[in-house]
Amino acid sequence: MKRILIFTMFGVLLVILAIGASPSVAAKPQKAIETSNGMPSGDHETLLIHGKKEGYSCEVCEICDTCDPPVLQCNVINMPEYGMATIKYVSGKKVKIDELTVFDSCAGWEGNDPSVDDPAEVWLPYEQEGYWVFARALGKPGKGDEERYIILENESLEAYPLLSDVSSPNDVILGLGMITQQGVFKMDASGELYRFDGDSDKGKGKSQGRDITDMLLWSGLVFHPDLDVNVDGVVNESDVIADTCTGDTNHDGIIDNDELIAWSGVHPDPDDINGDSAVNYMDVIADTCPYDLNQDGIISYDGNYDESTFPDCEFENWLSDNAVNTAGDPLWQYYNEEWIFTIADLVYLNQVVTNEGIKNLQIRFYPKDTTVFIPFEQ
Ligand SMILES: [Ca+2]
Ligand SMILES: [Ca+2]
Ligand SMILES: [Ca+2]
Ligand SMILES: [Ca+2]
Repeated sequence: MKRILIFTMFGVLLVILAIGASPSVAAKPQKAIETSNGMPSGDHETLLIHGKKEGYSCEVCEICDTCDPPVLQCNVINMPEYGMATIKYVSGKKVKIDELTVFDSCAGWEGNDPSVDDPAEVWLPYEQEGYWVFARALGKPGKGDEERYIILENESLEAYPLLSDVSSPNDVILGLGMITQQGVFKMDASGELYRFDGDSDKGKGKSQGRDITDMLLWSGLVFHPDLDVNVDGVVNESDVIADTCTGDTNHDGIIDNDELIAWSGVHPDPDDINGDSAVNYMDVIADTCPYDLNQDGIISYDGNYDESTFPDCEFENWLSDNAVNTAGDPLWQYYNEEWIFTIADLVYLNQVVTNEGIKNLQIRFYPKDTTVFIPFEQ
């Protein structure tokens, strides 16, 4: 899976960026100015995605401590010029890395085999305030050249607590992940990034940088795995049942027939607790679940967590009563348009890239705390 690709110029660029990111410099705000190509100026990390022709033998960049510069083009991802591939973006509160580094630069290849989609992995220095993110598809037109574009789409999110800091994939020892759900990205798909602007004559326009920061802003709940009482990988009303309803004797979050019969045997008539003229599992919930306050047999869950008030939402009442575990760790947190990598110690964002002929996509990350940049509404 690991291969080498050498491109000295970018090594030099990375060294300059590393100096720019030092704490003494970071304290001074850097003014960023919108330039004619749509990319702001100012300190930034750069990721390049290269589209490679069929038959390309993909090489993985390697960190070389004894080389000068020590990093050999470790900001480049290679993917097929035509096809799909997955890129894992990695950062988080316990990610300690000085510069953007691609640890697996081949997306869409397993070894040299282009038929297997093996994700590329790029690590981004942790910035609490996040980055402005801009992308631009580059390239010159050929004669009668066809329309070329690339699509970025967020596919999934993984978040983990860590015991100690990590600075490369080799350091990572994953335990139980946090559970993210009901999350939405502010911008779910970037849409298409064209090599030339859509409103220019084909082959004549210039590719403009595009603000894709919103692709990395996320709203939703993050749960500690302790809240997944029935261990099915999600945290929802079933966990309230598993956790608190005495009728759910095996704590799986479901009142099955045996549990219904067992409950009927000890419960005095009438059995229709929720008054719907039927006797079933819902009556067990209505009778034995303290969080079913209105005794309708349903642990209500409006699907919309509202930080200020959640009356009548029995699931959220359970959440508010379970804010921390015995070790004092927070059991859940709601985020609103949060820079995605601040939600946990280690976060993987899996992004699917569909390439239709783009040879060079440039993605720049401008740290918000050192970049003065006022985006305008698109
Ligand atoms: Ca569960
Ligand atoms: Ca059960
Ligand atoms: Ca009933
Ligand atoms: Ca209820």
